[in-house]
Amino acid sequence: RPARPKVFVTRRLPDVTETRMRELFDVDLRDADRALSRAEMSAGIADCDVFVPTVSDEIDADVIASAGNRLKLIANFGVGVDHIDLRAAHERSIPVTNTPGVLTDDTADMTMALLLATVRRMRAGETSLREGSWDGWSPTSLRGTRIGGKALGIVGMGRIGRAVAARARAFGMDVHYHNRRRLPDGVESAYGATWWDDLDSMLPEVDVLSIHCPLTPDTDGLFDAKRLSKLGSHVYLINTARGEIIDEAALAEALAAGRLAGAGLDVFADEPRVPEALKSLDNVTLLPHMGSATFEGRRQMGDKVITNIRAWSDGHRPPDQVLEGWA
Ligand code: 8YV
Repeated sequence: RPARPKVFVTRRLPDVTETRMRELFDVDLRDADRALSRAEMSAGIADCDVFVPTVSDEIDADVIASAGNRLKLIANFGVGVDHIDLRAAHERSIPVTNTPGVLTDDTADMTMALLLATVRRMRAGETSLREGSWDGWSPTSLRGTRIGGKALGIVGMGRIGRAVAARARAFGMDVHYHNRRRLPDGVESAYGATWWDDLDSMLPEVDVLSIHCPLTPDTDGLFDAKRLSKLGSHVYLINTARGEIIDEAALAEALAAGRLAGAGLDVFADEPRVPEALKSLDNVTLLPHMGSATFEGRRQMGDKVITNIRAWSDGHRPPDQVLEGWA
């Protein structure tokens, strides 16, 4: 393995990460702060040992095939690897790594911010103030919904789901969760959480539903019209995971028809495109995929990418190697 591997990076990374990478590796860092086209990506990976993509790069079997024989490692800048065809990578014996753990708290914080902004109508309040239509305090205006005492349903109780559970509990919410595997007794009771083996049975019981599972073939379109209809009309839906988990057209319809109270969305199926049907609704808070966007988190994600590359180039198994059936 080369002592100074050639590393192809698709996006501008934090300065500190880029500087360290340049010290350690022969870096091909694109200048444009935009997602690369498939052709640009294919050309870049044909001529590198290590490929560092992000969530905005679609790395399917064709892109991986264009790598030729040189590419030896895909070190993703991010925890979700749904944008990478893991099977195609593994068929060519190219390990894939990610950056778990370092963005858990930031994403959980953003989930609570999005939840509160949505149920407490922060956007409506700020808009009225900025547009000059606020004519003073009133006992009845801009009322939202209290979260204390309400039931939060968490779909996917991994690192981020659990960090949200801890926060929600501190806000006085009752935590329910659906996960394929039940948490061990001691862990479950630490969150005061109730496990639901069957997702559909949990849905009618919740006041807020927050999605924290990875995007996999099993969760793609998990919240279709039928499943959304199992939620009560008072329910708020929060998504900081992946847009594809929800059928966005069905969600917009349910929200417009008053079959759901509101939604807070940080992720979308076809980013950066956001359906007009969602943008036109007042009871929706929309954020541009910023769940992990802190200076500290992004720097630590960069550190993890570098650690994984160095482990590989030193002949070790990278610490954050993702297995094919990762989710
Ligand atoms: C990151 C994310 O910003 O890590 C993830 O899976 O969704 C984001 O929070 C993104 O992945 C960077 O590639």
